[in-house]
Amino acid sequence: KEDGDGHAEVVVKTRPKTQRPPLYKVLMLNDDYTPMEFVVHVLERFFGMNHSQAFEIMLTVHKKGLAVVGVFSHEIAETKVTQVMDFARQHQHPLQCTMERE
Ligand code: NFA
Repeated sequence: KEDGDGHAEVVVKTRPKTQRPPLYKVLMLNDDYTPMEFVVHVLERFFGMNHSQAFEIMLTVHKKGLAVVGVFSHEIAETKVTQVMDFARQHQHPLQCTMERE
């Protein structure tokens, strides 16, 4: 590039840093007492999974001890955790759900 009287120009491209909000994984933990069907129901009801997805994730939690059941903004993740914990308590199941920054 040249600026009209023979001087060279250097064109510098700037890449504006787009700020993205942090994301949070919602984790479900295995236990020995919560019925499998209850966990499947929770995953359908609060995480919008179909029955076969929900069953698959439930089995992963059962076999591996925990699984990520969704990734959300901080506020949505907190809401999901509260909904699951309240629902489990109402049904007197020890099911545990937590969140963790990605
Ligand atoms: N481990 C539980 C059972 O055998 C099922 C379960 C799965 C519990 C996933 C919690 C989470 N009844």
